[in-house]
Amino acid sequence: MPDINAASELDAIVIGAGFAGMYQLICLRDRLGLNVKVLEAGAGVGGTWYWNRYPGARCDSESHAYWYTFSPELMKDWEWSERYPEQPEIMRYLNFVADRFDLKKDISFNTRVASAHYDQAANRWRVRTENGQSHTAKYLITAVGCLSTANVPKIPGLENFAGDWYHTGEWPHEGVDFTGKRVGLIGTGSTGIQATPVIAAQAKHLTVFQRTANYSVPARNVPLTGEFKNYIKTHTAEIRQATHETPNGHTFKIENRLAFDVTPEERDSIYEAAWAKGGLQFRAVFQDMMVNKAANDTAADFIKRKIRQIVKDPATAALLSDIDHPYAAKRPPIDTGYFEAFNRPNVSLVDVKTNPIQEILPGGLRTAAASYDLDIIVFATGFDAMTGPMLRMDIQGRDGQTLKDAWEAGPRNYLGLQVAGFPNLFTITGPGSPSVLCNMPVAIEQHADWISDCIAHMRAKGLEKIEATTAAMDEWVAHVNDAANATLLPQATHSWYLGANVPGKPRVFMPYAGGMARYRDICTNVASQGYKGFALSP
Ligand code: NA7
Repeated sequence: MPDINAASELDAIVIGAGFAGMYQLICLRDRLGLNVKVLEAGAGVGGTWYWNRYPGARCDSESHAYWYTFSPELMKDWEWSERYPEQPEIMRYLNFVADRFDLKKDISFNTRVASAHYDQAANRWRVRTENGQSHTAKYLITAVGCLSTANVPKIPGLENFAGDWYHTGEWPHEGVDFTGKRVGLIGTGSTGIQATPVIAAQAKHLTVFQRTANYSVPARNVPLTGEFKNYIKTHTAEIRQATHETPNGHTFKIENRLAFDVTPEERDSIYEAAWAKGGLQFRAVFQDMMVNKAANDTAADFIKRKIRQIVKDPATAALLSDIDHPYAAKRPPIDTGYFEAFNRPNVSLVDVKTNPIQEILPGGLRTAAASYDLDIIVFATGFDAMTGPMLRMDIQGRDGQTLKDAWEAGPRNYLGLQVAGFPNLFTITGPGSPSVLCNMPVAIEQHADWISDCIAHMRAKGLEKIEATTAAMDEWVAHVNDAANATLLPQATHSWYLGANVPGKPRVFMPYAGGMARYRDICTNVASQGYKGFALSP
């Protein structure tokens, strides 16, 4: 048997075996013929979907857009069952892909990367893992996901809690039985909103602790009809094309009209129709919704009105609809019976904005105003998004510079793909790229393709090293800021897009808000101009 601890010399190391790492492996190994290893912390493929097994975990992108589109045959051979795929179905899909392309033999599972240091003299990345492996490669590609570092708030007393507690992003594989339990759920982002109705249906009592009230639009999940499944199989090219042309990588188009082009009555019936249809396309009914506050207010007011209609108890309805940011300025959730869940006798809502959680007690928790008896606490408190998964590894570039230092005041890079001072390191869907503002598989395929084309170009020209220039990086960071500031997105001052959910994290708007289609053009142009903004050397 080969010694797994022996240092291996590779062409490329990919960190992470989710959507991104799997496709990057296909590109580099099967198309370019490189010797590649993928290092994955989990025991299986899946990335985000491997860890996020909480009750109700489901994708907010529609299934026919949430998959790989590089292979029409693959699209024809897989069949989704529902409008939005549930976590187990996504896992089945990713395992199907991994098996079909024989990926698992090149993935080292249960292997978390501890450090990656650039050896300047050798022009190689030296990677060490927590389980003692060392590998060396010319190219290092991070495919670590944007939402993979769980954010468990530091609330005093958690260590004394006598019941069980879980973070939704690190959910036990065997599941959690809520039967007969008094459950406390902290957090009302997309995750808390998905989990609430499912936990409520099982628990004796569910208390939802809400800090920031949130919008949500019905998902209207349904099984896919035979007709729609057939449409998908016969329109694979059109589906791929559509996801490449929209600013957010979904198949739905953003309407050309402005919110005030229509009368208030027409606007209302447009929102009613979008509410009835459900899904993320609610935000696409007016072109100016994310750039004009007054336009956004019309959507916000409509949703707040809906919340007050659905939720019977006026005090609970008031708390749920007391939303302080523009619609979709934080990641907009979609739900299946979230607001309706508060009409159940076994569900209550607690405002922890006015009265923050002060302490976890052995038998529950205490806010400034009251104590709550709990058997289980569920932290749906989100992630140290985008930079967290990168910075928890010890990454050192040229001259021993650490990524932590380089990003001390917030992430800086060029095109979201490379950081000056870190040659031959590529970051898939990192900050500075559309990533979380786009349907993820679309953003991932574009990045992995671009990186692969870049490496192919270097090989063809006998080039050994590529590094973003500081000037190009500075210019890109300014552009990323301008793109965000042209929208209402930064107005949600507590969003994880800004890093505001993690105490002490620099407040920088991280994803690129200029739109996926525009970003794709920028990246293509950079490549066609001989990788403008990058220094390439033999
Ligand atoms: P999010 O969207 O970051 O939501 C986390 C929620 O947890 C949010 O409501 C937070 O309130 C709340 N939170 C965080 N810390 C605390 C403390 N200390 N006390 C009370 N409440 C707290 O994470 P999700 O997992 O829901 O979603 C992440 C992404 O996954 C989502 O956007 C999709 O892209 C998929 P806050 O708003 O910070 O006041």
